[in-house]
Amino acid sequence: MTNDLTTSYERDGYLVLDHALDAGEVGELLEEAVRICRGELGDISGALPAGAADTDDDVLRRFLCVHYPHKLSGVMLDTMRHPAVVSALTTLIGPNVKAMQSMLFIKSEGEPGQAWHQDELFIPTRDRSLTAAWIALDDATVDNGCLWVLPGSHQHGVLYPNREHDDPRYDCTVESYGFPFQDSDAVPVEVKAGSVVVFNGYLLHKSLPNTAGHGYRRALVNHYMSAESLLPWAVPEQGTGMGQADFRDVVLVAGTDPYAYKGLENLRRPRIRPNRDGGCDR
Ligand SMILES: O=C(O)CCC(=O)C(=O)O
Repeated sequence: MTNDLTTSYERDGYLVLDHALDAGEVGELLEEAVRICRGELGDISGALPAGAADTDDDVLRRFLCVHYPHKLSGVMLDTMRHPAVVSALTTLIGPNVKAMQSMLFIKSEGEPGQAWHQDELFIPTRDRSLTAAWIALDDATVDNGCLWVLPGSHQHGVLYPNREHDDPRYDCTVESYGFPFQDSDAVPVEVKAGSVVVFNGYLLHKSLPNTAGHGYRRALVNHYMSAESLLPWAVPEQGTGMGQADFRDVVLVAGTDPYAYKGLENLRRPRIRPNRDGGCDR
């Protein structure tokens, strides 16, 4: 990664790795997405089973987003460790990097986007190192619901307040509000399939619905942080009502893990994200 990219990342809170994945890699991920959505690679909590007569399009259109696809698919897991992405991450974060989340967005025409938010609200690192790699699996455009960002909104490390909303353009995830930026400051990040948008966990970002006439806006999003930081991420599935001191359902993608002595856990299971109704805990 060039010094120019590092400088622009520090200033803007995001950068684009153009064509980091080649057409073959993207094609393989798209085929894997169909297998995942058909349920061929394992259960997805909240998903209806696909019928034998369902076409791939029938099946894909039922999904807005599948959380934790790397737990179902070796292809998705390998992509978490993609050399072009990991090289950027070690430059931006440091030599020791772990991943804790993946999300496979399908977002066919008519499906909603996600309101303004900061990823660190959902995945709280202790050292503010949370970083996303948003991998476009289709050309992402304003029409089909690309990412929008508020450049520089990460800079002060402020987490803005959040609230429920009933804006039909967005899924049921809470929205950030009360921040000192206007919608007119927002920049669409249109990228070609295979390109990766890398962005800071404090960057305010959103996406709009897919209003293109026909087709998908698929993206694979992986989240990373410094392996040197604890990850006090709540694990409500355990039913304790308390967050964990250190979430250990992680994948080391570079360097060494100073907390390896604790071992790893399997805490999260693949699940769908509801598009409007129902809980939406990220
Ligand atoms: O791709 C989208 O529509 C939203 C993605 C997003 O906001 C995120 O990954 O945090």
